[in-house]
Amino acid sequence: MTKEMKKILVTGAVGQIGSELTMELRKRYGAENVIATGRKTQPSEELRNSGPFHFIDVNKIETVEEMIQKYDIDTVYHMAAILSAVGEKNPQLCWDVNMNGTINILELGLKYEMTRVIIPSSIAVFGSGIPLDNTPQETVLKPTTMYGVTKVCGELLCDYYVKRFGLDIRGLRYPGIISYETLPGGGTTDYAVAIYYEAVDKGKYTCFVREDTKLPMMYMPDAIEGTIQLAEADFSKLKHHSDFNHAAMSFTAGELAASIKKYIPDFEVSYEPDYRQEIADSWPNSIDDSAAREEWGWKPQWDLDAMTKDMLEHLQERKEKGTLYR
Ligand code: AKB
Repeated sequence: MTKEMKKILVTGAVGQIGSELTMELRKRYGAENVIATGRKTQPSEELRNSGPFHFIDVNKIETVEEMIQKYDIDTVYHMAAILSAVGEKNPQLCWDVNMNGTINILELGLKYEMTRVIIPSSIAVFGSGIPLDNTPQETVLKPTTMYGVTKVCGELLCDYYVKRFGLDIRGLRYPGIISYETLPGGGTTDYAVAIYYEAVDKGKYTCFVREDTKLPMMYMPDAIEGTIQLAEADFSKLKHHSDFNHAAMSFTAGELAASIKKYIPDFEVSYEPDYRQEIADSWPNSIDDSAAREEWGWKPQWDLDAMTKDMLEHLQERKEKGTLYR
């Protein structure tokens, strides 16, 4: 029987996924039961006004522990992380936040006998030597970025804590996540979000990866649904724990631009690959998520054109209100 989550702490709650995840968790579990935390970026008014918000630093274990004691936390969604592009600019920081932050959360999970800890991973765990199409759940993990290195270590560390200490930990390998609420920061897949904003704002976009670059992607509602679905799944049915491939769709940058052109025919795109091309080239074109489908019933709802329509409608509405970039 899977234990109930009552008091939830979200780290990285000001980030792209954390901010929308927090709002959804507040809807489902009650606003006062979901404690949002960030390191230094100011939260949106919606995030700050809808429930408790605090600044903490996941690298300073005492700041996290204070929150756990104050709110009697039994579940942590650990969303704080340095992503791939920033990680390549500052590998030491990436290691520090992603590894030391993670082990701090795991240690506190043990100390306070937590009901559940959710720690996401990424397609960045993959690197050289993989089949690029439909990359299997179990394959060689040889990432070529520091972000990927920390995500592989994180998965192994989580699985170790499950096996050695019986801590209930779950995690999924996110593809690039596309959303209109909060801009992503410092990832390689950020072009797939920026392209929508620039299409609405300026009608043109210079993409930092080649037109034929194909990566696994997902619309935010699917990412949030999948994350909560995994967190609520029956633990006894899970064969994997911290490393579920999590897929929805895969497309090239050119196919993404073509999808936008269906709605904005004059949209112009040029391609000027930078250092992020090499990162994108080291990742799969598409991934096989059959373990997630079999073990906890994962099924995505959004495809490329439906997502494009929804993204453009929301961003157009924001542009008209003068709050496109908020
Ligand atoms: C990134 O691009 O670094 C992230 C990811 C795929 O984990 N969006």
